[in-house]
Amino acid sequence: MARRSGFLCFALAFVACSARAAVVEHTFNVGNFSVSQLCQPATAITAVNRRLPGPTIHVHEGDTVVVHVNNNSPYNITVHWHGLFQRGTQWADGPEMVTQCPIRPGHSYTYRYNATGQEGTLWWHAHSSMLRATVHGAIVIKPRNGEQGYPFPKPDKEEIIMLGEWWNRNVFDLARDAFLTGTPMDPADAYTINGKPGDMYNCSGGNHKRRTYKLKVQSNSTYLLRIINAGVNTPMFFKVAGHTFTVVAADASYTTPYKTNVIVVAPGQTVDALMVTDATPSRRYYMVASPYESAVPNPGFSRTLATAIVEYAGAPRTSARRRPVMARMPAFTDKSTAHRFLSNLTALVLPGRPTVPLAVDTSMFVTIGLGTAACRPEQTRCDRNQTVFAASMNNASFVLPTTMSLLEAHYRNVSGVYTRDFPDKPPLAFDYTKPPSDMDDITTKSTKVKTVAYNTTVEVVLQNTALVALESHPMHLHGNNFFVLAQGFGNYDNNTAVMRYNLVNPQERNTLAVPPGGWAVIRFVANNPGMWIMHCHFDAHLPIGLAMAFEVQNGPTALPLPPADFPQC
Ligand SMILES: [Cu+2]
Repeated sequence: MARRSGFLCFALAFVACSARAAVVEHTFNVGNFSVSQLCQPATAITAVNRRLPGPTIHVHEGDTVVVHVNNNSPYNITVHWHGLFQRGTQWADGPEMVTQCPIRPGHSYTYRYNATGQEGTLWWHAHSSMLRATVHGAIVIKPRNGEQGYPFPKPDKEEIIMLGEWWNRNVFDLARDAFLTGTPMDPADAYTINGKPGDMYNCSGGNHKRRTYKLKVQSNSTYLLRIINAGVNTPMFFKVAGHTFTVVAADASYTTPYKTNVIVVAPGQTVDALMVTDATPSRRYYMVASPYESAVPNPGFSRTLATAIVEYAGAPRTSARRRPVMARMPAFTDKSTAHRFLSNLTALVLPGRPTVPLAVDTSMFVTIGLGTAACRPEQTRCDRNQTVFAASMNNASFVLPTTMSLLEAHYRNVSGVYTRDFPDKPPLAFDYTKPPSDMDDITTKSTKVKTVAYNTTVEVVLQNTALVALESHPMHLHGNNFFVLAQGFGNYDNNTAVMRYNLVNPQERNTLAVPPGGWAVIRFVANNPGMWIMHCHFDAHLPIGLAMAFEVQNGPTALPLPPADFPQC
């Protein structure tokens, strides 16, 4: 990693402008190598610089990030910088065929963007096929003036905790097979903490150190845990036995300090939590990640736990022979614990930071969920007359373009790549919590976007439907954060919901786990010109259509020219 000092210093009200912005430069060599986990035969995985998780990008607010991606893997790939706004660097956002054509095997692309106006924990991941299962890493954005700029007591130490999912099979093959046959994706074989499954998995021949992550701590110290769910299809509960947390941020947005002994983090989300090491130092403690499965009926998932070990410095040797203290985890289906955590967070309102817009220009009511549709020609391994899984938003099941990215078509004003008719409401109103009988025929495969003028304040009610299953879909918006005004179960009712809107300190996020069989209301100001996909952050649902995109027109700022090395289809 290279770090060069520059002389740029944008004045931001919420940070002291005491340090110079720097350029942080990385080279990501994406390639395949063989890994064996769970005592299974080695499988080929794709990863950056042969590391799982991949390298962490450490920056300060206001820095410029330059990442040279060399694709030495056999697959098409792109990298997305999850949660980074990409203001003025729209060509660097990364989702395949939304922003850019993929980087072909043997080719390179340099992503350049700024970490301006954002602080906290974000992450990067592949946005092609299901490769993000192993192509991912953390992004840590510290305040411009360093740790003294935190709006909470400075921790003694910081630790990145990346939760993940592991398949014994090659994930590219797995995703391709699910798509071609139109069947649900196989559940993961294990969950992981910093790439390792931990001791709860049967693995008689395994090397303990290689499969269990260990966090060595000092007694009576404060640790800032930067927890990222890099899992592909599974929200997680997270606990450390004998310890409690104070949540101070989520999705790189500061929160009112929130005390809890369990953290809930859906794929795409991050949580920053302070943990004081005040437990008996002679014992060791399990850090545990367990699946939160909200789907009813449930398609099946791995009922297992990922564990790591928290060990105190100076603990007697005998403690290593005792089994670590286990955390009591919520039931896998405990939606009330999940909802309590996810709906109780509020923003820490700081001077100079954006606040929730009170007036709305465009209101949308968007149903999200699974459904069925006829097998498509490109799904070559299902019967043409067969009904397969499809997911949709307002019954539009999103299909990525194949010839040109949405952003490029928008920029070059090319027609035929997408249409501007994404509906503001579903074609049929019904009791969304129950499966209707005649829904199949009105779900269409299409590439519809919602076009909004620069600076439009958009409100979206996201309503989960029960067509195949009630399920909490983690909805992620690119290019913007949104405020979460309210969440609830059942059908959204404007009359009662409006009274519950938090217009004082609503949490700000880039990914929201919409309550299963419920709804959520989000608001954002579309002041970032470009093409921004909003989609379910389960890789089981994105390729089958749980997505749409916002086309934000130019305003005082406009899209820049694409970079010279921009990948071509
Ligand atoms: Cu989903």
